[in-house]
Amino acid sequence: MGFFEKMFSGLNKTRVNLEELEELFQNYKPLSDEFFEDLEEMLVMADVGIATVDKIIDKMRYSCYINKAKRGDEARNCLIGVLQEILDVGDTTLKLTTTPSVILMVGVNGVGKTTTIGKLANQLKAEGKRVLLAAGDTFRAAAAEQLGIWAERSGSEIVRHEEGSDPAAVVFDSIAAGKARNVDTIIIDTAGRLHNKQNLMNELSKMRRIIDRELPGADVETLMVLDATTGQNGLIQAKQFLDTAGLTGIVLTKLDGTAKGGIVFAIANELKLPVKYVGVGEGMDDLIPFESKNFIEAMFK
Ligand SMILES: Nc1nc2c(ncn2[C@@H]2O[C@H](COP(=O)(O)OP(=O)(O)OP(=O)(O)O)[C@@H](O)[C@H]2O)c(=O)[nH]1
Ligand SMILES: [Mg+2]
Repeated sequence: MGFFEKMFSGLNKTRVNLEELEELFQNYKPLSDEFFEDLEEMLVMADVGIATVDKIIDKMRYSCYINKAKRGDEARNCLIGVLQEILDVGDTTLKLTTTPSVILMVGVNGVGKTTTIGKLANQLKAEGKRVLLAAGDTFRAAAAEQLGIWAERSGSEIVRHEEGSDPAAVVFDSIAAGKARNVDTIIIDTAGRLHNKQNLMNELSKMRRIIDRELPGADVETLMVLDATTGQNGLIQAKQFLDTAGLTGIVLTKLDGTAKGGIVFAIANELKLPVKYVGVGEGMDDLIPFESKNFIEAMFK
């Protein structure tokens, strides 16, 4: 499957809802309040979030007025422009130019961190890079085993310690190994943690400090993995992780299982963080680099 097919099938549920939107455009009457009320309701249903919906509606009224939109397809183009503007908050590609570079994967329990690491490792390997996975989730023995399976599948190396050991020590050792072996990218798995558990968040900032100390000047991508099905709650989590770990982007997973793809707009608007990848399934290839233009096109196709 190509990029667009993946995106389309991944967004199937979101798009079904958009059929209603299409109907709305077909009945479009220039600047009727009813049109904007209906549009507002649909965006809320798609989990765009109230604050962001308000902003979109304001911009949309203005855009339809300025562009003298008189037909549904003109109004649709206005909406596409407005959504595009909301999503443009930063570079969506990973910056991994140093050797080694680091990806630190954070997020609450079960959102898809380890799976995303496996998928990413596979993509980086396909680009010809040497990849090392760091089993920084020492909370459960099963976590390192799960990462080990992904290391094998993707042909990556792995550094792991015993269950219950200090995750910061795993980070330290994997950086040492990465330097010694000339690894291109070290991807660090972390245990899922609640954003409001302070001791766990402290542990995370310790890992972060070790990276900065051992690899000054290295490119570090700190990605927060967010489960699209959790909706607006995810935003509150992200704010905490942003403060603790200094996020550079978001990976939005499980987009295949939800009609709430609208969360992408809330993330961009409220956190000013780019979504860099979207997960659309459990398989190795079910991770798509996020591009706002393609995403919006896929939504409206
Ligand atoms: N449908 C779907 N399932 C996914 C996606 N990404 C991950 N999963 C599934 O979500 C479940 C949890 O994934 P993990 O990668 O173990 O999540 P985690 O964040 O590492 O979990 P903890 O380490 O326990 O915090 C698994 O069953 C994955 O297969 C996705 O994009 N779509
Ligand atoms: Mg995990």
